[in-house]
Amino acid sequence: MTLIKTIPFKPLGDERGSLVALEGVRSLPFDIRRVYYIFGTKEGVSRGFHAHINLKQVAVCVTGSCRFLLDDGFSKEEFVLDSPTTGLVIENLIWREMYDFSPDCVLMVLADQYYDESDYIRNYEDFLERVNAEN
Ligand code: T46
Repeated sequence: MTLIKTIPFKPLGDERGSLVALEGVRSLPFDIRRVYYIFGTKEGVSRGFHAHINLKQVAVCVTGSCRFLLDDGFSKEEFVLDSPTTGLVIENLIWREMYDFSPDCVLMVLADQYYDESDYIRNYEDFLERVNAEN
């Protein structure tokens, strides 16, 4: 089973260029409670290094590219996000790391929950313990 689940976003294009519209439940597998975006990431920087207890997200590089590592505690997979028409689904209890940000990368993330620091598992050993407890 692959950890990489993507959603194609239909570009609504005409002679002026392109537009993508994202609607909770209709184009994403959840209602959107929060949107954040990461930009201006310095060269060589990696981010993430955590999992969430109860959070579903879809990540899309609206400009530029970055690389994701997803890890469910059993296997790891990499994915390059480099298109404004591809969303990467990140479920709960998935360890994520992001790196190789292009200088122009704008990584937008749509989330089904409000920000809650207590939902983060920031220690990899704690993450593995949690995964094992749930399997
Ligand atoms: C994730 C990956 C893909 C807030 O105050 N509100 C927010 O909604 C978010 C996302 C962050 N913050 C604060 C918390 C930290 O002080 O912004 C700061 C940077 O957050 P963090 O170090 O968690 O950023 P990343 O890039 O490591 O992780 C983020 C998300 O936090 C995380 O949920 O899945 O992007």
